[in-house]
Amino acid sequence: TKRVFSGIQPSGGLTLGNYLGAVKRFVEMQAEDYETIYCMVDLHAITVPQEPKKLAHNTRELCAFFIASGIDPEKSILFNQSQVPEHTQLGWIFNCVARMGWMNRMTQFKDKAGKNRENASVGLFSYPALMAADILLYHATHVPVGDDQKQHLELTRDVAAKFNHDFGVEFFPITEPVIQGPATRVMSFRDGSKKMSKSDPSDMSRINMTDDADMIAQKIRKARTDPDALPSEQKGLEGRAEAANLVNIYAALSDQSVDQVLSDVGGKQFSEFKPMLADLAVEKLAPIADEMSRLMQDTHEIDAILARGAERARGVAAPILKRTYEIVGMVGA
Ligand code: AQP
Repeated sequence: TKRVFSGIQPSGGLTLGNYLGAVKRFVEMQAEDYETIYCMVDLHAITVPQEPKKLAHNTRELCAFFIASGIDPEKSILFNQSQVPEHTQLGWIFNCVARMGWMNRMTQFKDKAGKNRENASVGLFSYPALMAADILLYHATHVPVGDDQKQHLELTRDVAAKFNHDFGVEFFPITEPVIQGPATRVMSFRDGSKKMSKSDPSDMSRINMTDDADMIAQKIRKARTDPDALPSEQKGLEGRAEAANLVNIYAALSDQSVDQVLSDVGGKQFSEFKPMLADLAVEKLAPIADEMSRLMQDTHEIDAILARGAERARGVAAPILKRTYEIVGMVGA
């Protein structure tokens, strides 16, 4: 079987980057020939401080986002990481497989720890070992993610290969990253060299999945661009990061290739293109925001979906963890 696993942190403030780089792809893969497993990775979120009430709210809101975007909790397994303790258990084994040197090379740790590395949590440092566990606990073969997760997925492959080699088994699969489509790296509206991110201090730098139609339109209208008209071919976007970003977003939202979009809009000024993009973004995103807020009115239903998802996830995970323990030599496994 081809099995997909991916996760998103319930760390608050879901962005258009999370939608186009991740969840939209999750929905597409759910419709294809895959078994799909999607997770709210709350154990990852607490590698940086989280306010407990907000963490709980953000976890439910993330679940609502998945469902509002088109994840069907009957078709896909949709669950919260901490409700499946096997993640932590396999995560520990992988802490003992992964090497300090591998972790030291992770650019996300360097970015998130910042200058004061001594003060970062140990969990933030060993994050990629837990992420490897999330994926390999299900023997997932494909992992759809945004471009920023590439390095962590390489580490997941290294963990699988080292475990298999050290214990002389062919147990964990070597996972394929799925980084596809025109929006694998959605950039900030204020600075085309920076990833669109929830932690950017400027709210104008991003579209939040909870923004209303006016806010979406305003942010697109004010997005930074250059003064030139749009080119009619992709190579005309070289060196024009902000322009490329808006075209990529248009392509992703309209399910077209960048070439298709440019053949329509080439020659237009941004004054004409931005309102087109704003209309499209509102048309695609506003229904998701509406459905999210509707779902959030009944958190019991969300909690029931998560409980059921966790049960199904454990059904897959428990035998794989048990076999891992046996391979490692743990008595009573
Ligand atoms: N800008 C982006 N473009 C494309 N994909 C993106 N993803 C995130 N931002 C973009 C993808 O979303 C998935 C979930 O990511 P995460 O839960 O690890 O957290 P995050 O959303 O990546 O965190 P942010 O927004 O970047 O916040 P901070 O500022 O805390 O770092 C992943 O598949 C990711 O690739």
